[in-house]
Amino acid sequence: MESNRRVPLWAAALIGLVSGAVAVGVSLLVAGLVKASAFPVVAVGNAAVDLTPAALKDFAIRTFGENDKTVLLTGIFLVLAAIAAAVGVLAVRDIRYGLAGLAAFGAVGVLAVLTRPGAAAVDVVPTVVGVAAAMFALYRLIARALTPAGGPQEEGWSVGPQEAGPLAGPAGTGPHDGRAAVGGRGEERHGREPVVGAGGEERYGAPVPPVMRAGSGPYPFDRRRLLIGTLGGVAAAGVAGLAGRMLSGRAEVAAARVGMALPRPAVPAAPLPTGVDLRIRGLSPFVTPNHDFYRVDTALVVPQVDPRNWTLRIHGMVDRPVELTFADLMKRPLEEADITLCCVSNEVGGPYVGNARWLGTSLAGVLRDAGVRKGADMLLSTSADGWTCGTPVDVVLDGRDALLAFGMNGEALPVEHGFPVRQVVPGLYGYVSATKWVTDIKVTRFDRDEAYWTPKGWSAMGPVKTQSRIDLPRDGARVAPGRTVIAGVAWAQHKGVEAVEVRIDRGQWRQARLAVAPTADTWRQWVVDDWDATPGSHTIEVRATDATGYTQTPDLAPVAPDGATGWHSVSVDVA
Ligand SMILES: Nc1nc2c(c(=O)[nH]1)N[C@H]1C(S)=C(S)[C@@H](COP(=O)(O)O)O[C@H]1N2
Ligand SMILES: [Mo]
Repeated sequence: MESNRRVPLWAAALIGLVSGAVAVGVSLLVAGLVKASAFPVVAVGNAAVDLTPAALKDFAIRTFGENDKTVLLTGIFLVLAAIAAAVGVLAVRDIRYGLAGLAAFGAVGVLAVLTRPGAAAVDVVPTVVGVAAAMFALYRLIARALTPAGGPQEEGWSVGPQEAGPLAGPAGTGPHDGRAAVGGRGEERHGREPVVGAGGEERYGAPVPPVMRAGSGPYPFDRRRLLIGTLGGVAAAGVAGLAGRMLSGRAEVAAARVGMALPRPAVPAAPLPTGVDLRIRGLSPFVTPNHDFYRVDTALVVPQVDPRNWTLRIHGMVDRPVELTFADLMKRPLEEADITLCCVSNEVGGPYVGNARWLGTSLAGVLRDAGVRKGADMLLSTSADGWTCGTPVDVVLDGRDALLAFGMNGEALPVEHGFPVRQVVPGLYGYVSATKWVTDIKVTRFDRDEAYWTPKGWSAMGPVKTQSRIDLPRDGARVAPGRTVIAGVAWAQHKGVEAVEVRIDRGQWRQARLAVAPTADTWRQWVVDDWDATPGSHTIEVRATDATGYTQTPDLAPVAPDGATGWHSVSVDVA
């Protein structure tokens, strides 16, 4: 076990890290080449996301917000790096331990890949080839670190047990006595030892008379050769990774999206009435720009779906199963609708809500063409990356603007918002309605099928709860005394916001002035502009009443299982 203890720890860890990088780069390249959908790091990450207990996931969303994916990916890479470094350390002791470590790691990767929804056998190829490449890199780097160049073993490189001598450590030599194993063949290796020149420089070359380095054993650590090998490994990993990314379809999909001309809808939404936007600085604009629109999904990397290959299958409890292409979808009657989308994970006062003008075709229309059978009460929609969503059939068929949307605020859907096609259903939280990258809709029953979030403790039904939020002043703000604008947004999709009230320091409720709302499906801006702020600290609370007459309850409920309740409040210091 002490065969190669002359390799310092940092070098061993470096060897492992570079081998890991080679695994990642090569598997990215292979994933691009064979068009496999599953890149192991992401598959492991996605599996981790799916296996994460709901409570931890809520914590992550709460703590890291929309950065939760970055945090998770960073975490995964740190763990991977630690494992890779450990593999290097093991490998330096005995190459077989290192190879076994990589193999175990590959097995976990293969398992993660295969358990992804819709995984195919081809999806394991990137992992297997990546791990094989890492094994080769590990072997090569240790060889470089320990074996001088120019020797015959350089030319006829092979990983057979003979050449593996120092790497294999005790290979075939009995007990784990590395020294004995190495020593057994030490004599014949002396001729290939590095030559120490006058300036301490190492020179290589077979014809130079062998000079033993004082105090060194038969396989001294060769830092320079290791570092050169390291650079080679990193370069190879980088080139492979970049090539893989180019092959991943990202560029094609981006080009298809940019080149997409949005047709004119047969039913265009009326131009926004004047007065929908109070144009107050710091207040959420009525239309949320696409780049500011919140993003919530379980996809660690955004699915790249080329509209030319996209199809939507509608099947299950229908009379006529159909499969639509993107061209089929565009030929259908198109409509536009302003709809506010919000997330069940939005805390009271939280940011996961946005309003956009969506362009698409009626989901109900598509379902009617397929002929929904009696008894069906759920649409189980699936995204290109295997996420599932259960939507009540009656809600989709009740005449509201439930859409298969491909346009958002005048452009093709941004890729992270579901390009080429997503669902949007006013009045339902996103997790039960807003499937992005949708490719499959099974007409079924709630008592037969379950969507992604349901077994994780979220309600199968997700009607949006009436909510209001104070955007101005910000919580914790310092405000000058005198006239101060209080403003925000309120939403009760498909019911409509009827009134918003504000109170200061638990005093009398005052009616806020409401901006115009084009339909009941959007949020509504509101403002109180006659508050005379007096010095001191003050608490501002808001509550909305929807068109059914329901006023938001002050009772606090957490986001799980079906959406938070309570009044949003902010505290300000007036001075
Ligand atoms: N494919 C897919 N679609 C999805 C999700 C997802 O995880 N995967 N999340 C849903 C949730 S919980 C919400 S709130 C909305 C958010 O849509 P946005 O990211 O475009 O704002 O997408 C929904 N559609
Ligand atoms: Mo959500």
